[in-house]
Amino acid sequence: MAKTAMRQRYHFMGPCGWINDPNGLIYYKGKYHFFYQFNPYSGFWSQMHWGHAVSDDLLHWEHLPVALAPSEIYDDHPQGGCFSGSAIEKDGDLYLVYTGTANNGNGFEQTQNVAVSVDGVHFSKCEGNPVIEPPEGVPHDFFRDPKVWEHEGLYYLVCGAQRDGRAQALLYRSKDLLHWEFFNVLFESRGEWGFMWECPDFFPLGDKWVFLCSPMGIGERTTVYFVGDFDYGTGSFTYTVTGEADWGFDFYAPQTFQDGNGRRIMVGWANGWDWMPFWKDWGPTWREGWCGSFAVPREVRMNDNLTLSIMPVDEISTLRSEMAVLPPTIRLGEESTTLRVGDGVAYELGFSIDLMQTDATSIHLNLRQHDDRALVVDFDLAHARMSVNRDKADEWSKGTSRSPLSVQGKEKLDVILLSDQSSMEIFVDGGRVVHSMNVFADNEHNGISMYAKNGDAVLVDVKGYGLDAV
Ligand code: DQQ
Repeated sequence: MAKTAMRQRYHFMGPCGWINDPNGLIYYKGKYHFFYQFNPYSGFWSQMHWGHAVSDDLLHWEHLPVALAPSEIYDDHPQGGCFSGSAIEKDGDLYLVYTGTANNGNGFEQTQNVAVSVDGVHFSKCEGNPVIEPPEGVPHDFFRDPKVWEHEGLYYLVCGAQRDGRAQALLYRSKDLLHWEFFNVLFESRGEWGFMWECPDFFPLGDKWVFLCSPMGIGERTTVYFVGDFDYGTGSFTYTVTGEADWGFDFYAPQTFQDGNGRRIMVGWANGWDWMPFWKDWGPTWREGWCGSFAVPREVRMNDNLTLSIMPVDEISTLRSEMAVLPPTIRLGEESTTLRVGDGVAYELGFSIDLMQTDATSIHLNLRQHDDRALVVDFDLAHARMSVNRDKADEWSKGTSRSPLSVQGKEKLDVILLSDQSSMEIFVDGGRVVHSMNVFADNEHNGISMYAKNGDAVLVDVKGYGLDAV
């Protein structure tokens, strides 16, 4: 479609229309494949198809024909269609396992289904669909988003469900991807983790396992992870550590996969349901004929204390164009310091707060600034927390995301900002804290300024680059 005012420059987007969750992310036969929830007909959510694109580098994408479209009695709900799921390679063929939604007069009836491709482009839905129906006690409209993997010749699948009004992750296993038996409730909420887990993911990292989901019913938490142990003998998971994959408002339904280099890569939908009052307003971009993009692909690593560090993949550095002329060290006071990085819209800016030389109680950044508009980032060093406020970022977005910030015992706190036409991603403390937000601002909103309160702040290793469009 034509380049419109808000289209992203280097983030993944659909060719047109609406996109939401990443689906079926896989490194298959030497290429990255992204599938995604896609409404090709307009810029709002309806009639879910699976869009499909391939890439060599996670940045430059070739769009392929739609992989799945609503067509069968089990996936032809006029609004719903082919909901989220995952991909796996078996005997060289590419299998998609997805939730079909149907309406036989009962609303969104959800079942798990399989499609297969020998060429990785054209998919046929399998004869035996649906391959899994909701078990007794699970409402048919709370049974979705299968994530599949293989272990020692058996296939495993976890999907989101609800029982007695509380979220559950159900574990199934299969010898052939087509015939599934229920294995166990992998993990469940007792109410504290919400009433449904959308897009659950479950994967090993080092000698631990990570359960990742977008929970419904626990306020501002958009994506939560749990780190613990899994037993293939019992099919049960227990966690000891939990955290937020992203504290911003626009990171939802992420999925991970392992690529050819063994990296665990996470990709999230760079939007959130909470700011879209259903059926009324789908945000500022649907009038341009599209809505939705993916956050930059991120690499997931485990820290010694079992928390996760989530950082942009290294490939992002290949987009760097001119290096900004910046002093490597900046001393901030109450007066505003302005910086110029790229065109102030698509850029990367990195620095470390030198905590040993900083006596200010807080540092404040105004990003995508123009007149009295800006996205405002506060590092409250005195109270060990940070926030991102977008109430004045554009004419439309609202809200402040807040997170803790660990400063105790640290000499430096590193910060990386990735800005694009309609998004800002902020990675702090080696990716232990991330805030991702949409900003629907035009090219005039290109100011970057910063100041400190109640003392001086010293930023070191300051580096910035314009980022090229893909
Ligand atoms: N989006 C899909 C569902 C999933 C939700 C529908 C999460 O499968 O639960 O588009 O954003």
